[in-house]
Amino acid sequence: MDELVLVIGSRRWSSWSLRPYVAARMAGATPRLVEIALRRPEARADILKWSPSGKVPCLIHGAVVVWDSLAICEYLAELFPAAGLWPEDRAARAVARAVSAEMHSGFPVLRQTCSMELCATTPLADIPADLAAELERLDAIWTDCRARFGAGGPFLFGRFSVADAMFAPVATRCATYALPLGEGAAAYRDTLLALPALAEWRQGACP
Ligand SMILES: N[C@@H](CCC(=O)N[C@@H](CS)C(=O)NCC(=O)O)C(=O)O
Repeated sequence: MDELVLVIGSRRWSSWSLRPYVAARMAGATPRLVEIALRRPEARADILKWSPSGKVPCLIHGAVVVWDSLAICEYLAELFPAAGLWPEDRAARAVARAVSAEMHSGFPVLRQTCSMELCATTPLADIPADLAAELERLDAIWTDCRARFGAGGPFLFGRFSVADAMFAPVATRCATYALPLGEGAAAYRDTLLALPALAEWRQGACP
């Protein structure tokens, strides 16, 4: 098989890059990482050498170039079918896709107010109402998926799926900013925080 090259942004900040990395590692793949330092004037030009969108992550697999975190996760799910990166059951798979897409396109306040920062802990003194509403939605997704589909394991759909990869950086944000969660959601957050792939990712992430 051609080498998998995953072009990522600075590990401490690039939540979009973390998602396909976690998915790849959970599928048993070890992509070669090309890390591009973000928040520099040259970052965009450096990214454009790999990714036509000027954004990371971008996966290179032989002649195939896949940009966008969710598209990369879909590609990995097809490349490693035995890993079961989407739930086998059609109804569960549909919900897994829906919550992954909701994460991908939603939660704008959480993303803006609590951007991923793996190298600091800065608890939020106050939770603004718009952030509280998104946290309520997050809690509802996590609690509902765990209750309806999670019986077979510690993840949203029991065994690990792309949906968990999509929420992995959210778990780090919950920790960094000490965001309030109910008991069930907090337990799921801790499951994500304990992922070995996240520990690998953190290595060398901080200056
Ligand atoms: N929707 C895209 C978002 C990608 C994105 O916004 N990536 C950020 C880094 S996390 C980026 O490349 N920013 C360019 C820059 O900071 O120069 C995805 O899911 O991959």
